[in-house]
Order: sequence, then C-alpha cells, then structure tokens
Amino acid sequence: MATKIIYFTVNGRPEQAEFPVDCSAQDVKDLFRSAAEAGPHDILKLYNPKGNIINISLSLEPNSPDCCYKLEVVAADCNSEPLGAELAGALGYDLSSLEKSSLLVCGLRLQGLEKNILMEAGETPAAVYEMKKQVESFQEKLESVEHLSWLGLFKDLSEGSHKPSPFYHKRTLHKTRAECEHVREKFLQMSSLEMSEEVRQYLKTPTFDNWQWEDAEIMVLLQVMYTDLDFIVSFNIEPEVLQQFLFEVYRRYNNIPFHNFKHCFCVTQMMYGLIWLTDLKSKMDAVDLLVMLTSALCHDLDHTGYNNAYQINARTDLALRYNDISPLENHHCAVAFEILEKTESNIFRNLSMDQYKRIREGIIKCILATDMTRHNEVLNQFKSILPTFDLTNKDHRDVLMMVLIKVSDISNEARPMEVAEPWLDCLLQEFYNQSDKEKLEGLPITPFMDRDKVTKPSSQTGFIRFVLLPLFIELANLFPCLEQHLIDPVRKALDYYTEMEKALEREKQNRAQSDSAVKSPQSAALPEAGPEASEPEPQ
Ligand code: BYE
Ligand code: ZN
Repeated sequence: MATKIIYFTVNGRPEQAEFPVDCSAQDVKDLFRSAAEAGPHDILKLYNPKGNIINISLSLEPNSPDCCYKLEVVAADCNSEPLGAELAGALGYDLSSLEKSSLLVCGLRLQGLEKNILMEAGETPAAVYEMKKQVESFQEKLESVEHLSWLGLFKDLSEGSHKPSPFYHKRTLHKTRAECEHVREKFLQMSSLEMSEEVRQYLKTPTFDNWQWEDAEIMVLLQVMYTDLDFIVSFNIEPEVLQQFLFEVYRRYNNIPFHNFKHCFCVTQMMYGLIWLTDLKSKMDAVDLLVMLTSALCHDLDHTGYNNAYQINARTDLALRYNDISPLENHHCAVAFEILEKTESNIFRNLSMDQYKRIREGIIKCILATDMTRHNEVLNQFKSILPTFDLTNKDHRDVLMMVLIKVSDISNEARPMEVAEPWLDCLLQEFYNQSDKEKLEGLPITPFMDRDKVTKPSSQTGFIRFVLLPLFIELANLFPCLEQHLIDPVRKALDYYTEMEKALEREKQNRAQSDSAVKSPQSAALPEAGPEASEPEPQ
C-alpha cells in the first residue's frame, strides 16, 4: 500500500508519521494528536518551515527530516469537559476518543467527588462506584499495551491475533481488579453462546492455535472442555460455579511472559487433546479425567516468573515456607485448593467425601510432578511399568497421569511452528529476566537462562533431543497414534532449529573471517578454533 511519511518536531523532539494515502482526514488528525500526546480537547497547530500554520490533512506535502514541520499543542481547559456521558460512551471498545491524560484527570476528580459524598452520606453511592469502576477499567485498558495499538500507525485491529506482548514490564505482576472485571464481563456475555461444532473438534487437536483467542474467549473454551468431557453432568457442577472457578483461575495467573494464563490454557488444551486422541475418555474413570484436566488448569497458579532455583538461592518466602522442596509447585497446588475452598468456586462441592479425597490426592500428585527436577524420576517410573502396563492398576494410572501432565506442560514444540516459536521467545524472555535479576542480586546465575550464553536454536535442539523426544517416545510406546500427532511435529521442530543453529554458525564464521581479513589478510584462511561451548543443560 502506498504511504506518505511526514517529518515533524513536537516539543523539540523529532518524530515521523507514516500513513496510507487512502486513509481518512480524521485518521491523519488522530495520528498527530497521538504523536503530541494531546487530549481530545486540546488544539493542535502545525507550522511549516516558513512558520506558517498549515492544515493537518491528507494533502500534507511530504517533506524530509531536514525540512521538518513543527507541531504545537495548546491545552484545553479540563474543567469544561463533560464527564459521565462521554466516558460511558467511550467505555465500549472505542479507545481513540479518550486519552490517558484526561482520563487520569477524570479519575482524580472522581476520587474527590467520592470523598465529598462519602463524608456526607457515609458510603459510596452505587452510581459513583460504577463510574469509578469504569474509569479504572478504562485506565487499565490504556495502560495495557495491547490497547495502545492505536498509538501504532494504522495497525489493523480487525486481525485476530493475540501474539505475546513485549511490554509485560509495563503491567502489574498481579492482575488488577479492573483488568479482571473487564474479562469476566466479556466471558459471562460470551459463555451463553453456543460454540460451533467445528471449533469443538478443532479444540481436541494439538494443532489448536492459542494466539487467535483472547482471554475471555479462552475461558469459554475451557468451559467447553468441562462440558464435552461430561463433567457438568457426571459431577453435578453448576454452570455459575464453573464460571466462578474459571474466573478465579484466570485471576490468579500473573502478567508474566511465559507462565501466564495462556500457558495454563495450552497445557490444559494439550491434556484435553491427549484424552481424546488416546480415547482415555472411554478407558478411564471420570474422576481421573477430572483430576487430569483440573491439574493442568491449576498447575502454574500464581507463578511469578522466577524458578525454584531462584526461590531457593534468594531464600524467598516460598522457599522458606516449603523448606526448599518444590516451592513453586507446592504453591501452585495450595492456591488451587484456596480457590476450591470457596463454596462459590468449588466445582467439587457436590462430590462425595470419598470422591473429593481421591481428587485432592490426584491433583496434588499431578501438580507436584511438574517440577522438572523430578523429570528423570517420573520418566524412569513410567519406563519400568511400561512392559506390564495395566490401566486397572492404580499405581500405573497414577504414573500415567503424571506423565501426561508433564508431556502437556512442555509440549509447545509439538504444535505448529507458528504457534510454538512465539512460546519459545516468551520462555527465553522470562529466563533472561531471571538471570538479569540474579546478576543484580549477586545470586548464582542459572546457566541456561543467561542471555549472553543461550540462543534459541542451541537451547532448543538440546532440549528436544535430550528431554522432549525421550519422554514423548515412551508415551507413544503406549499410545502409537501419538507418533503422528506429537513426535512428527517435534522432529520437524528439531530439524528447523538444527538448520537455524547451522545458519547462525556459518554467519558467525563468515563474520570472524571478514573481521580477520580486515585486520590481517594472511590469517583469513585459517579455520575456526573449535566447536562452540556445549549445549545448555535443560532443567
Ligand atoms: C521447562 C522448565 C521450566 C519452564 F533454556 C519451562 F533450553 C520449560 F532450557 N519448558 N517448557 C517448554 C521448556 C520448553 N524448556 C525449553 N524448551 C521448551 O520448549 C528449553 C529451554 C529454552 C532451555 Cl523444561
Ligand atoms: Zn507449566
């Protein structure tokens, strides 16, 4: 598409705007308004290099950086702004008509108003409370970068991708009340809609693309999983209780790059897919299936982005509470039962004492098995029972459930490349954050998290060869159909990262050669010293 680039300064700061030649005049005005960080009632003035005021329109003459226009903002009087009506109208999804600065002013004014009324009446009136909630919600929307996309130049908002945001640091670790309420309302609105048969089937396959769905939709998909496994009927789960449970789970996944609500969904969805692919629905007790799905859903609750090694080395509250024994996994599990202790979100509230006991024992076993330091222990247990595997044997079933949650937990590479690769970026981001913190706090640096040592392909080839494939191959021994659904895509991923590693290596050698050619032409023909440092040890 043909675009026009305009160079200008605002408050002495050089900026450049790009817009398609066929966009609307309003779009151009909005773009300059954004660049100036101006409120909706502020006046913008654009000057040409001669100092004349010119119109902000589509017909702006393209210029060059050394012949800039100058943009000026004249602040409008905030007090003359109508508050309620405009705010309410804008609260839908139209973000462009309200700006952050005026919103903050609204918030402050509302706070003052609330104080006055509180002093007179003794409690917050419903209308003020409602307005406050809306202001908070909108502020949250503006602060979460997803919604700042209107600042980006002409991003197509209609495209349905919810790829990871690199701006996690801009958000609070714990979800804010406004953030939760917004998603909850959307979820409740959508949850009464019927899901198409096409989506219901797609949801049962490992090819499912999580990035196409926003959080409220993901909650509906989780609800579909509980429904289609017949849990609602078998365990007499009231729809409102399931919704409240899912909401509490959503609420207690934090805003971190990897171990977030979308990861929880992927793990649960893979577990769901495995249950259907292996036909475990007809081979296992519904209580066990309920344990498996619910464990997957809860297995990383309240993860803060720093692993057990960090918890232990930094002597965090969690490590102290759990005596350095799987502090994170113990915590995830404890939070799960905190949610289940509340009657309104206890999906097990209509179960018998005996059923509840079995479920609690099962969930604890499954979630604790996700600690990767126990990887070999669990895998070896599984290998030892495989020759005589028997689903009527409780010990065998327990080990199988632990293997299934482990497989689901680390199964990103079994998904299509476009789905899997962003997940690796998220994981490395979280790992790098941890090693940065370790450096800052003078703690031992976890080797495979060091951004100076780990690259995408080097970490992933080692991980796939030595962790993923050995585990998946054992499971496929028991369920041969998984060869095609899990192992084939993982082998493809291994080829992909092996190629990437080679390409990186070649590039490095080329760079080294051309460097030395510049420094001393004679040594340029010498081969590189030796192979690179060994692969990072996966957890
Ligand atoms: C693991 C442990 C904790 C958290 F650096 C996440 F090479 C993981 F070790 N997962 N989950 C999926 C993974 C993956 N670790 C790795 N690759 C994955 O696909 C390897 C790591 C990037 C590193 Cl195992
Ligand atoms: Zn996990």
